[in-house]
Parts: sequence; structure tokens; C-alpha cells
Amino acid sequence: MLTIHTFARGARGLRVMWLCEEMGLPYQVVVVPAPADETYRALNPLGSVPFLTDDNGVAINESVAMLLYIAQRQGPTPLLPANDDPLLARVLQMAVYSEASLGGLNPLIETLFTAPEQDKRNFTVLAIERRLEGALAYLEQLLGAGPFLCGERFTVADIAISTSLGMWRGALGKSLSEPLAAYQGRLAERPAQIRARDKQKRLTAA
Ligand SMILES: N[C@@H](CCC(=O)N[C@@H](CS)C(=O)NCC(=O)O)C(=O)O
Repeated sequence: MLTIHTFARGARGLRVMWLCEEMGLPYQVVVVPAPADETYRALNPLGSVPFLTDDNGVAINESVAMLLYIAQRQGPTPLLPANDDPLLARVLQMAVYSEASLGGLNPLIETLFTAPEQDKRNFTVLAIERRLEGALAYLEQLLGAGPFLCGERFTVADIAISTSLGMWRGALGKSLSEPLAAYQGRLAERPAQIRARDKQKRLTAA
């Protein structure tokens, strides 16, 4: 069975749970203590979450790789276009974009919560924010009239991107443009995301 190791409230772990819910796949979640302990580091020496294990011996970090792996391995699914589908390149681009071009989120969150007061708005923070604001503006252009990144077709790219928008908004308390906020709102209404969030709340409460 697919096993997702994640913090009880991990945003990127939710990304993978959400995909499993969209595809109707069985999966289990193992809650990792924060900060990661030695037992977890024996499994994932990087200590990051999420971490995915599968019965076939697969054991990987990187949440976007997990989305692509699960969609491909457990598919076919409309969430990941086939090799000969012209939409495939866009889906891969935007899935990677969520952690690459929108990839400065972690240092911003760490600085916000743990840096000394005089470092909270330092040069690096401002530079990362500027880059992210540019990446969000471009994202808005790509979304266009939507409703999803590939028009009417909902894909793994939407799962990946909306999770990053959630961290920008939730963890960092930043605002989104009206079109991006509406996009994120549309995705939050999907029954599969709601099921994944409910499952996550039960983990947190356990
Ligand atoms: N690019 C990685 C980022 C993983 C990541 O930074 N996860 C956070 C939690 S959402 C984390 O593990 N933070 C604690 C740490 O890095 O020690 C992914 O998409 O999985």
C-alpha cells in the first residue's frame, strides 16, 4: 500500500493525500514527529516530509515526484495526460513550478518564525519575496480564464500549485490576486481535497 509519512499538519503531505483521494486509491498516513527524530531519519536521512513508500520498494522524498509517480504508476488517470497528449508538457511544467519557481517558501517561513527581529526583513527575504511575486504574476497569466491550469481539465499540476498558494497565504499570511484566490477557492471545494483535509484533521486530533 502507498504510505505517506508526513507531519500531522504538513501542507505537502496533504498534496499527496489529496491526489490519492482524487484517484480513489487506498493509502495510509504515518505521522512524523516535528522536528524529525532519529527513527524517521533512518528512513529519510534528509528529515523532510513528506516521504512516500510503496510495497514495491519505492522510497522517495519530493512531493511533486510523488504526485507524478502515483499518477503514472496507478493510472492512467485524467489527472496526468498521456505521453502523446499535447497537455503533458504544461502539466509537467506547472507541477515542477510549484516547488521550483515557487520554491522560496521554506526559507521565508523559517525566517518569519525563527529569525531574530533584525533579520526578518533582510535583503534575502525581500529578494525571495520579489521573485515569488513575479512567479505568482506569471502564474496568473498562465491560468488565464481557467478554471484550471489546463483550461477545463483538472490535473496534478493544480494540486501541486494550489498547495504552494496555500503556504504563501496560510503560513506566510500573504495575499493573492483576485484570480488566484478564486482559483484556490475553487480547488478547496473539491470533495477529494475536503476528504484529505478531514483525514488530516483526524490525524492531528489522534
Ligand atoms: N521540495 C520538497 C520540500 C519538502 C519540505 O521542505 N517539507 C517541509 C514540510 S512541508 C519540511 O520537511 N520541513 C522540515 C525540514 O525540512 O526539516 C517537497 O516538495 O517534498
